[in-house]
Amino acid sequence: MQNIIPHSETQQRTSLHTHKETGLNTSAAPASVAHTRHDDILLVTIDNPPVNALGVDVRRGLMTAIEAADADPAVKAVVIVGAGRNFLGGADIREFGKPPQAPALPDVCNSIEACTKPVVAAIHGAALGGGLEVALGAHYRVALGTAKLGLPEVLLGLLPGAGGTQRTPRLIGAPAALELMLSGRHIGAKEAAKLGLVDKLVEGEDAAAAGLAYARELIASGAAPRRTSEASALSDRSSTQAAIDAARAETSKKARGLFSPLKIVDAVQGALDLPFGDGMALERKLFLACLDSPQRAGLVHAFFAEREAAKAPETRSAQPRAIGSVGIVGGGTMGAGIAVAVLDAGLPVTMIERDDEALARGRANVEKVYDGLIAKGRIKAEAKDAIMARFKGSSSYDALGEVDLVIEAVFEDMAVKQAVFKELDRVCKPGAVLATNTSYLDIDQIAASISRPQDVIGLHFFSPANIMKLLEIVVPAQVAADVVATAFELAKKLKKTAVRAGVCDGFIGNRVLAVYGAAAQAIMEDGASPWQIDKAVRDFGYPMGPFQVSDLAGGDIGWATRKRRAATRDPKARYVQIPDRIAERGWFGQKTGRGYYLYPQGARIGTPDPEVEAIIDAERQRAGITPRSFTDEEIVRRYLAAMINEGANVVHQKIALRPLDVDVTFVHGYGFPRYRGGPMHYADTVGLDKILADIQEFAKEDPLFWQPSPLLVDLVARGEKFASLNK
Ligand code: 3H9
Repeated sequence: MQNIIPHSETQQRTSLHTHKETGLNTSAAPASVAHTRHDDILLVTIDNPPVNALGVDVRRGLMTAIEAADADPAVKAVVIVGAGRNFLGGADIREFGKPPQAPALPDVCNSIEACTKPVVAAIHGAALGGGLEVALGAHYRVALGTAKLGLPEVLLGLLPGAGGTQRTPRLIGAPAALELMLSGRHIGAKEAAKLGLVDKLVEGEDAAAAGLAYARELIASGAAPRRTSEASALSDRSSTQAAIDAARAETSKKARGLFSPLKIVDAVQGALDLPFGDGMALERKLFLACLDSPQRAGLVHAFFAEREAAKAPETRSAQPRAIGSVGIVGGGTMGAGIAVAVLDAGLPVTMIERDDEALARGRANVEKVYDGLIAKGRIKAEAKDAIMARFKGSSSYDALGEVDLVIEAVFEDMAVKQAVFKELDRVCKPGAVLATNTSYLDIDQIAASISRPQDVIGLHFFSPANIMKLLEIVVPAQVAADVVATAFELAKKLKKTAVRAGVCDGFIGNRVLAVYGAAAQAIMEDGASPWQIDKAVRDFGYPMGPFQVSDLAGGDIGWATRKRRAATRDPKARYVQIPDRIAERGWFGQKTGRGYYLYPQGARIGTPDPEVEAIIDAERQRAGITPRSFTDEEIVRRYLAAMINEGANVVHQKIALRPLDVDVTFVHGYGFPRYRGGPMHYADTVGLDKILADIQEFAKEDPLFWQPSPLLVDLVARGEKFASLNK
């Protein structure tokens, strides 16, 4: 039975209980924190939907509750619990960047810890960031099986700033504390108990009952407050120092360009070296430095943007159709990756291939993924068997008669796709959602070719589809709103980050990629080497540069696209032929041992190729270009200006709903550094007037390519930012 206190009911319960049972006057307490007496225990319930974030009202309410407990001799213990599905989701992220309001969260945690009666945190659901810090301020912690604990501040460009960097290592030791804070990962109740973060695990779903029972035990045994700030897990100085040194070395190597991870290490050094109060002061100083950093703003933007992107108008206006089974047409890399994503979500899959041999290959492609996980010890063989029991295959479309949704993932060719959809139209039950995984093709044209265009939608996965987070949901003109809502619901089930896109060549991501890809080609032809461009882009924060990505993805793919587009390309537009010269030689990148780079003996990291430099030189001569030098900064300015300008066009033409949808696309599908928020957020931080001035300057060389987006021009004229369109 569910005993979780629903958010909406809490206030009624508390107002009744407050006056009848205890006479404690809670009228002065803010509405989001109620305290009620259960015999000699004060139960403090935080009710601040949706996730019980520690906004100013909650902080004030907690202070008031602790003061009430201290002041009342009849209260022998305190239990803190969260209403709804979580304990506490952390500091209220929406308050960051606004003027601070007292009491500050560290002071709240200190008051809880200073309470003269034992305080129990009863944890179910999320106890994250400041939420866990409140629990660490408490003297005892009990957790239900649903509990999810963590210090994810690093993912927002921060460090735990309410005592987390000082109390956690004192409680569980520096190695475990550093690992939690530097990874930001969430851990389950069992692991938390093993680490010593919680004292007691309890079955069931009623956190308040578990907390009250634990408090009664503590009162019965005469337990006193037990302060985490006095815990002794740092007593072995030399091993702690070794752990801090190791974390510092590892972090300096791995945290490419990130600001807060090393500050976390500094704060833990403070926990070892300083008395608790001084350590808290150091933590505050470091926290405020992180709070002020542009990286914090970028990461918080990314956090809210990905949640906002998942709320398309259709998810508000329509109910999704039920999805209990999925058909996939095509068992190649893409089809198999999608099948794995769907199977992992617990749904059954029916795969269609043209014959038994192709089907066996498709099945093998799916199994290969699970075999890899078994080899790495990530799953057991029985788990694979259970998953594959949900997988069926057929060479006849008739097997799709009962499925709720079909995803077509066949060769990227309009005639081939239309033939598939004709079959789907023939066999699928009425109301089945018919999706295409095309990357470029006109989905309106696919939809118009069958009798039920209202059921046709684009689901553009990124390779490998079981790993990459982005899912572009491409909305053709005639699709029904509930089909769009269904696609967003499916994304949630598949744990994908969904972005709504309109129909055009390349949708949001590949359309913008084509433009900044062309900018990179032009920079190369004008004088920079592929290696210099890649390095400049990596130094900006990308994991790889564009030429490395091309070598990884396979140069043949881009080559095929260029050939397809050749007929419709503007003959006046600049066209750099270097990639064609390389592809013509069969140098497709890693899979052929060379592309832009050389990959001797299957190396994963390429080395610059002098023969490619010779090809580039020859092409410059053919095009009559005298090479010039570029600084890394100039390269990045051009690359980003091209990306931002086309991003603005995509918003202007309503292909993307808002700039934030462009940001989410590039952070999740194209390696844009998350700490910069996405290209549109980044543009706001640089200043749109500066971006426009760059484009106007570049336009002097190539006015056809560098046409300022009307949206960018308009925003600059009005002194607005892209952010103004996100609201
Ligand atoms: C911190 O604590 C700093 C301290 O150390 C020091 C301070 C001095 N604040 O994710 P969902 C909203 S830093 C405000 O879809 P789920 C979210 O935007 C913080 N709002 O739900 C969404 O709003 P909307 C450390 C928040 O059930 C709604 O809640 N904590 C916050 O899938 C539902 O969110 C974290 O980093 C927040 N803290 O997952 C935890 N959290 O409906 C961040 C959420 O308008 N949060 N919202 O779109 C999470 O990881 C997940 O939200 C959680 C629930 C696991 C809690």
